[in-house]
Amino acid sequence: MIQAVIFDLDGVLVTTDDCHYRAWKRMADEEHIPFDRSINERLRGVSRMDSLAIILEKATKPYTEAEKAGMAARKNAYYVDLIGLLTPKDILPGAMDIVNALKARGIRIAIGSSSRNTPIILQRIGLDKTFDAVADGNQITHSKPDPEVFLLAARLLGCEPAECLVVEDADAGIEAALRGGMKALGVGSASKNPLATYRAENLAAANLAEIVQ
Ligand code: B16
Ligand code: MG
Repeated sequence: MIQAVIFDLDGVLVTTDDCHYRAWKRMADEEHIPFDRSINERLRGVSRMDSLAIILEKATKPYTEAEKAGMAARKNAYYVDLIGLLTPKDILPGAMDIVNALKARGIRIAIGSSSRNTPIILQRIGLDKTFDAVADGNQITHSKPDPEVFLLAARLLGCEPAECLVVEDADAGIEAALRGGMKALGVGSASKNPLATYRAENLAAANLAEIVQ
């Protein structure tokens, strides 16, 4: 019986996945490192430094740890500029209907995001007081596909993993949910993931209220 729903943030509740792409693309172009949307798909749900490691697979020269830290910081500065423009209009279709339906049924809701920018994003889109718990990249040491962020969210909610459903757009996030002993609904880029317990094109098409019945 599902007692709690843990939402991924980027690509599930808000359109920030494109902001990540544009910020990484700007940094990669400056460094003359090939980077496109297909490589970007591998970065979904993956931490900032792990994302950089994937991008650097295409680099033609080695970078020192200090240079890597500088590149990640530069990308984050570009990203923070972009998310500074977010408004509640950037909440993805169907998200608020589902959040409100779950709350009306007494289902606990949480955020489980790899992003260290989670607090600022939630504030920009007006959802900083909406969730019963927020677990994000600032509180964990292992990012998805490790289940740490979702297990933390469940603990903060006071729920057992088996009582939780995770909503994810990343294959790494589906794997993390299942490894944590939770059910997973794949949407967006994870909507075809055969491992997901449930699949839907997006939140507007998902009958989450039925899934948690
Ligand atoms: P930041 P999610 C993830 O958020 C993104 O999908 C991923 O692309 C990003 O690298 C990661 O957050 C870290 O983000 O650089 O802001 O700390 O999908 O888990 O909500
Ligand atoms: Mg995501």
